[in-house]
Amino acid sequence: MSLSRTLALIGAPTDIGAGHRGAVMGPEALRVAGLGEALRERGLEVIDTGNLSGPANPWQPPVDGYRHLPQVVAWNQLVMDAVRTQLQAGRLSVLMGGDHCLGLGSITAVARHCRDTGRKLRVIWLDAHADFNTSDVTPSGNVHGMPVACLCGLGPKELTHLGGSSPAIVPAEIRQIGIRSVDQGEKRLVKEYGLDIYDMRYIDEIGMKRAMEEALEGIDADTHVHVSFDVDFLDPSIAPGVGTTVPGGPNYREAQLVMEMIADTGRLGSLDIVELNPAFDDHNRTGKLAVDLVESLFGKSTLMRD
Ligand code: HAR
Ligand code: MN
Ligand code: MN
Ligand code: MN
Repeated sequence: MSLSRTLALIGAPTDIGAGHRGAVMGPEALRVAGLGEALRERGLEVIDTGNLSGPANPWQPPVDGYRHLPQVVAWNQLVMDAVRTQLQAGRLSVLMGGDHCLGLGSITAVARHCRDTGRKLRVIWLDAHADFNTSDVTPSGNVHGMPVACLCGLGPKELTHLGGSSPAIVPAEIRQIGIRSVDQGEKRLVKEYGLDIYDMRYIDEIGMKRAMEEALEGIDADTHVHVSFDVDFLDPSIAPGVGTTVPGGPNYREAQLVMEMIADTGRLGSLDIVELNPAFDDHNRTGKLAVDLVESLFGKSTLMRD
């Protein structure tokens, strides 16, 4: 399998799963920051499929532990179908969120594609948060704190069975990098499910290079790598444009190294760029940084190796 050189951008303008409004503007901010042009400069063919159109955000309190569950389901169905269509056409899908609840639809489609094509899946989840809450333990009811749990079969049936069967993925298929905010009940769950988490403490102690070597271990020619890039992964000093900043994240060089090491695998098959919130940003600085890092994810090395 050779890496697809054709890329499809899919806009999903919604903040339906978030605790702050504004991620709805994420896709446009990425376009304005030049995402498409930057990738074309990498020699890739880029097709911008435009924006999906889903339900508006009613901005209501949680019902039975979830905020906006019907709308979250609708958006994730749209995303799942759009990602699936692009993967089936042989394109590398780039989901422009939108908040991170959409990782559920995107990865459900990717997991199905891997099953259909007999490929192994490795999800690299870049985030400050583990996103492994359930309705019982969530402090907020915001579904962007729950997609990994739903993917692993834990959550409401409408979300766990989005792609038909459940679970969409097993914990052994995912590695989480940069984690530094996990809620009390969520901690218990990630331990119980055995999630492979490279948290900031671990990265401080062994360094980003070794952490990434471990996270990427076992990826081979038959592996589809999916990157779910929650922009709040980055330290807020360089990336203020997110709704839920958590101090103590990767700095610029550490983040670049993460992207470069993933690029070196040559196995990137799909990507989410989520949680970019222009309402919190400074002149689209975080949007531009996200584009810069995504360029590295597609092989733009700062050492000019190519
Ligand atoms: N853990 C908190 C909650 O569940 C905050 C989750 C914030 N999530 C994101 N995506 N921004 O990672 O409410
Ligand atoms: Mn494919
Ligand atoms: Mn997240
Ligand atoms: Mn996050």
